[in-house]
Amino acid sequence: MNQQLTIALSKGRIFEQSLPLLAAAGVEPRDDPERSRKLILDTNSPEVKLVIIRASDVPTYVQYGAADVGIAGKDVLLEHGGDGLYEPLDLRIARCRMMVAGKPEAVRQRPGRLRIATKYVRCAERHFATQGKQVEIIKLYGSMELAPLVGLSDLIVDLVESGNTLKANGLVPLEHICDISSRLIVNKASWKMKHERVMQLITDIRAAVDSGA
Ligand code: PRT
Ligand code: MG
Repeated sequence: MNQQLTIALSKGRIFEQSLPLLAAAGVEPRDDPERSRKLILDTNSPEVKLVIIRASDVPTYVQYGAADVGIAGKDVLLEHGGDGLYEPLDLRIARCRMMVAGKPEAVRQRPGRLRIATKYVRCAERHFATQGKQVEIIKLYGSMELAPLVGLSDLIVDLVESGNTLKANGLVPLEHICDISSRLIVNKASWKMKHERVMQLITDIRAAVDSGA
């Protein structure tokens, strides 16, 4: 079996926490993306390459088959929508919660349409629609915590891990939307055409996840 396999993932926490799982599947990168400027990393296996991209671009690369497999946060997958992908495995890494947060006084919400600043437009729309609340969503690309402080929005929808970022900005968590972890995703054509290789990768990684590696 000699099938090329391209795996897409982002640098930072996902790369770091994926390393032991990939190692369990016999995949060890030759470079450190924090130090190298290379976007395609060779591994110890000549058939396996890693592509290092923005976290939010990972599902797109996998959807179009530019990568066979990817590792992406559930937050990113919910926003992407999941077209062209299978999501066979919860890797239980990069865990956090998606939450509604705001100033403590935002608990007593003023009447009228609330403004919500977020990078997670789809998740926020769905969450408030389920509650039957009419809201105005303001799309941001980062530093959501700033928005309520400068009057851009009443609330934010963001990821919370330790809660320190909220606290440092005088914000409090208000509603839990969902738990987030990173998932292994697979291009639908690769799933068929490279089935044996992909299954081997999944089996090895699943064993490492289950053993708490
Ligand atoms: O940075 P870039 O715009 O390229 O993309 P990104 O921010 O999505 O990438 P990265 O590497 O920061 O995050 C990748 C994935 O990690 C996310 O898609 C999540 O699935 C997951 N993850 C886990 C988190 C966090 N924990 C997290 N705490 N992503 C972001 N945060 C941020 C959060 O947005 C907030 O600003 O950390 C801050 C809160 O942390 P605490 O500990 O202060 O609560
Ligand atoms: Mg980031």
